[in-house]
Parts: sequence; structure tokens; C-alpha cells
Amino acid sequence: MPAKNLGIENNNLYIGGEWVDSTGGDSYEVRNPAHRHQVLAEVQSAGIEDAESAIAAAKEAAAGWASTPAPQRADVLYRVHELMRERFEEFARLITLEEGKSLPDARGEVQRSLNIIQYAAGEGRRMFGYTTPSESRDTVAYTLRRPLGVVAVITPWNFPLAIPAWKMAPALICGNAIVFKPASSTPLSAIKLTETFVEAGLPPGVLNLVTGPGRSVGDYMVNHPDIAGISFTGSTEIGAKLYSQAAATLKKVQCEMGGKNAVIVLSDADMEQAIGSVALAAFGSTGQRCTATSRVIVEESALDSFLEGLVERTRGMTVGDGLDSCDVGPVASEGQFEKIMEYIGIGQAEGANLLHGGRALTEPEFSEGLYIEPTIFTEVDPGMRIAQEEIFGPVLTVFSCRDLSDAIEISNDVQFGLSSSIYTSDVRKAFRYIEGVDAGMVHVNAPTLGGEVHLPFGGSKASGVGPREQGTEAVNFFSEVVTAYVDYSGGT
Ligand code: UN1
Repeated sequence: MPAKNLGIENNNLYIGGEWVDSTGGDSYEVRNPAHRHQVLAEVQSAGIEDAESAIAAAKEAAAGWASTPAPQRADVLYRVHELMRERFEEFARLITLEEGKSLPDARGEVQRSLNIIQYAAGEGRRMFGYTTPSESRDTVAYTLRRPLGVVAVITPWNFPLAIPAWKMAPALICGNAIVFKPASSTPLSAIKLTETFVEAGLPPGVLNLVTGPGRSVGDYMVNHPDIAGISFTGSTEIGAKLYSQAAATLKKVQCEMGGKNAVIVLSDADMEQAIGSVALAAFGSTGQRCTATSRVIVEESALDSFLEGLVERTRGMTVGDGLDSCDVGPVASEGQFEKIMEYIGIGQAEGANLLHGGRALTEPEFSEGLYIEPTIFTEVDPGMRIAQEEIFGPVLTVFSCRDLSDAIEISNDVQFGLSSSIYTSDVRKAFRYIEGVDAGMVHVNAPTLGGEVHLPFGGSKASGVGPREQGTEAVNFFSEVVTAYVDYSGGT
């Protein structure tokens, strides 16, 4: 299959330092969401035997990697950083081809991956413990960090490079060995990332890649006694199940899950800024981003002018193949397409007003891909399903509120708590909001999107369990703290 044209040498699994075919001989096609007939590659599909071999290989390699000094582990990451920078455009293109997001968004994703790899490499010369006076004489008390052992990294399709990078880089710098299971629809960035780690000199067995549709392989890893930790990003439904299953073998778990992120726009806000940011965060990356804006709560007196500006801005957004410098690419898969269209139908049936969009695009230029118009619902009641459930597509719900406290109440009235934002020029209201809003990430006069790699990333309530990702929090997840007491009194 043509994967070599895409800058990938292997369509296989990577286990114990070898690129291998799956034991069962199964493979599957990866297609371009902008041109569904275009098969990008035929990729090996791992089964349970392959997962077992990957776990065994990781287990065997774990001790050697753990005893490699962390600054030397960092050298591998610096080399990955260098190679990835050289291949920047290849990575970006690959992300657009398999996921559908626009090329500028894909470039942003590559840059983010570079940032996290560089940041994690720096941790190799920090990885701090602390010393503290002991209550006993002639005793030194201090803490140090130790890797967990073998960890599973289970990642979604919407950031096929950055999410693997921001889990793998901290896992590796802390000295863990990895079994990596990327989403089945976007394995190509994962393969290329793995190739880059191999080329950078990661010892065999430290990173193992199992591609393919995942239920049985995922379950197998989640239940396996030799896996000490799992870092998962995906739906709340799967995360909740994984969390409870993993408890049986007492694994350390980090789940980064859904969101229903709200922006509050107060009447004293800079409206142009608020409108631009809501449009970008709701419809950019086709809304397929856990930090996308899916609700906007506008103070009554500003609602009409806000909506007028928002519709105008949204009309100006171009939809198309991500390679053709458009604003909104296709949705990533048939499953996503159906789910989003179903929610648009639900919103109408619930009595919300479809202010803009709502259509699947079927004109000839869209006929090969999975395209949905950016969609805005107004007159949304907080109890409606479109107000409560994660749609994960270019669908925005608009609410009106009386004042800040009413807005915070609406914002908090969902099961999720990932990211949130307020637009206001009143600093007192901004701080009240930060205090009152239920979310792991809070923005003032900035979109709900993203985050910087040296700061914690994650959410509360149904959006996340376990320590946050990224920043020093990632080190907390991927290492155990050991407390050491050394008595040098000689017994006197
Ligand atoms: C971002 O929005 O920039 O799955 C990152 C997701 C999140 C990552 C979002 N875990 O969309």
C-alpha cells in the first residue's frame, strides 16, 4: 500500500524492537476523510497475542531503561525533537490526510508536539525530590522518583500526534516502558512518531506499538497485571469503564475525557474579540477537540449584536479539504458524521432554534468527503440534550443569561468540567468567575482551546480523573515517589 509515499516506512506493529505483522495476519484500511475512496494505507491489526508480546517486551526492557540516567534518557528526546523538526511538514500533512483538520491546525499540532518533547527532555535534569529535616538525629530524609514500570498509552484520533507525544515524552523521561495503542482510524502519525523514536535511539522494547481496532486489545491491556499505569484520552463512557476495570489490578490511571466547554460573554466585553474567539473555538478543527467551545452564554443586553456578528463571522469560514487552506475540514469518520447529524436533528426536535447551518454538505465539491456546515442553535434550554451532551463536532449552542452569577450557574450545570472562558473588561467579574466556575482550565478574554505544555492540562467532574497531564503534573503521574530515611549514626 502507498504508505511510503506518505513518508512512512512501516505499516506494521512495533514490538520488542522489530516491525512485525500481526499474529493473526489481519490488517485494515485507513482512509482520508476528505476523499473517502482514497485509501492512505493498509495497516496491521493487532490481536491479543500481539498485545501480550508487546507487554512482555516492555516488561523485559523496563529495568534497563529505568536505570539509564534521566539526562541520558533526555538525549533521546532531544534527538526526537530534532528529527521531528526536520520532518515538520511531513508530519503536518500526514495529520491532515488521516484526521482531516486543516493544514494550519495540523502545523499547530506538530509545534505542540515539539514543545512537549522539548519540555519533557528538560525534566530529565530536574525530576526533583526534596530533602527535609528528620525527627531523628543523624538521619537524612528525602524523596526520590521511580518509574511505574510498563505503562499503556491509549490515544484518540483527533490529535493523532500531539496527544501521543504528550503522554509518551513524560512517560519515557520518567523511565517507563510503553505499550502504545493509537486510535484505529489515525495510526499513521503514530507509526511515524514511533519510527522517529526508533531512529533517535530508543532501546528495543522501551516503546511498543500496537495498531488496530481496539476493543479487545484495549481490554486486555487494562486488565493485564504487568501494566502499572494507563494514560487514556477519549470519551467519558470508555474512560469510566477503563477506570473501574483498572481498579481490579490497582493500576494508576489518568483519563482525559469529554467536555462541554462554555464561554461567557458579558455586555462589557470587547465584542469583536469575543465573536472571533467563539467562532474559532467552536468551528476550527471542525469542533473535534475536547477543548472546543460548544456553549456560549451571553448577557441578554448583548445577545442580538453578538449573534449578528457571530453569524457573519461564521458565514465567512470556508469548509473544505484540509490541504486546501480552508477554515473547517471534514469530520473525521462516518461514525462521527452520523453522530453529529443525529444531534442536529435532536436539537431541532427539542425545540431549539437553528440559527445557522445544520446541513451536511452534498454539493459536488464536497461529495467525496464528510462535511457538515458550522451550526449554531439559539433558544437553547439548559436541560436539552444538545445543551448537556458532548457532540464533538461543529455545533454551538447559545444561551442568554441575566448576569454573571446566572451565567456561572448555566456554565456549571453540566456533567463536564474541562475548559471555560469569559469575555469581560471588568477585572472584578473576571476573578469572581475564576473562583466560581467548575473547570480544570479557565481563560479570561481568550478562547477555551488548548494549553501550554509546561502547565497542567485536564478537567474536573466527568472530564478527567487522575493527575493532570503535561507540566510537572505529568511527572507526578508517570513516577512513584519513594521516601528514603538514611540513619548514619552508626547505632550510637
Ligand atoms: C487542544 O484542544 O488543544 O482530545 C488539546 C482532546 C484533548 C486535547 C485537546 N485531549 O481534544
